Amino acid sequence: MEVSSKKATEEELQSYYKGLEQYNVAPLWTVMADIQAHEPASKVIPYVWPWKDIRPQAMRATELVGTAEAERRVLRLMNPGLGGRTATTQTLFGGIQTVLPGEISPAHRHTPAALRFIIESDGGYTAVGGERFPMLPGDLVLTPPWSWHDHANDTKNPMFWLDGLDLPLVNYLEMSFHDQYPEDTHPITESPGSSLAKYGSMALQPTWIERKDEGSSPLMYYPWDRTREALEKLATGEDGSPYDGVLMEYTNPSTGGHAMPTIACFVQLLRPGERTKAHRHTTSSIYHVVEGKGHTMVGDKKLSWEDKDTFCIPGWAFHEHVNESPTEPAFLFSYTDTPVMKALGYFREEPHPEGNIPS
Ligand code: 1HN
Repeated sequence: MEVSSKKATEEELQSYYKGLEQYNVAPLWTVMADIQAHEPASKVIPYVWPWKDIRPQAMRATELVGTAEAERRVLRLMNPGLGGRTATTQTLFGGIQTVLPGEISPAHRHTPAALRFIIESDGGYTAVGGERFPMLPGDLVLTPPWSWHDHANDTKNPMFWLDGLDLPLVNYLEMSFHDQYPEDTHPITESPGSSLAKYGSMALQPTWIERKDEGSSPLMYYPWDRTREALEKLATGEDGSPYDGVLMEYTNPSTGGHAMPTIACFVQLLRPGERTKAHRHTTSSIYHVVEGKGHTMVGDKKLSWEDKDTFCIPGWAFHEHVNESPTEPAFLFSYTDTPVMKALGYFREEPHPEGNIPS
């Protein structure tokens, strides 16, 4: 037996393909190269949204649109490679939400998992699942799928934060459910600091609450002061990862696993002058610069960043980070689709063969 060969003319082929259309079938062999790529070649373009450009636009939105009309006054970070889809990477969404003094973003719940990483704020809060979480710069608040949540600004200054959601994935799966709560705010049932006291006290865990071995983290609030302290302490004694410096994951304290079923959250410290080695992985990421000045090479594209900028890295693209400051550390928050890729068996990672991306 052997592979067969036929000598149809181009005309015969085209006429055959045309005739197939009425049956809603089409040949596989004409598109084989596109649908069966040798390796992922993401349409996602590595891109930076500079805070100096985005902040004024977010403020302008507050003059034009209220939280009643908008439900969420969010500027979507649109990846220029994704043709107008509501997507920052293939699977992840990033947006900048602005809440003015006295405003409420009304209570709702939805199947997409969400996180808030606070950019500018003097306080205010997000209520999730009956507990109010403070929102101070650098704080991370989780909104696990299907939890009621509303946001409010009881301060004198505007609040800005980065919304991270798995929205492109959820919509691809046609899995969006959404409920509006009949009141603006959902009732508060937990005392302030409850989640942090129960689940964020070293590795101490309450004995009377059953530990779940799956789902989202019961700890929903990771305050910046503790996060920063952990990074700074580790940075004095540890080299960290060659690819990411002192990179820590915000874990689910019940399982040690990822924060939410579809989104993993990370924070890293790059020491003054640090240049990491280059690697790539199948997961895509959205980064937010808490503090610092530097750049990230993604293939041959240089993404220069500074305080409060947001940028994205496609899956399977080689990248390395550089802290350009000779004296100050840089702090980067990031979130990725790692739990999805790992659960499906699609996680792969490899170092750059030359160590760094050749310049
Ligand atoms: C959403 O519900 C929030 O709850 C923020 O604050 C951003 C982006 C798309 C869809 C839903 C929020 C969102 C969102």
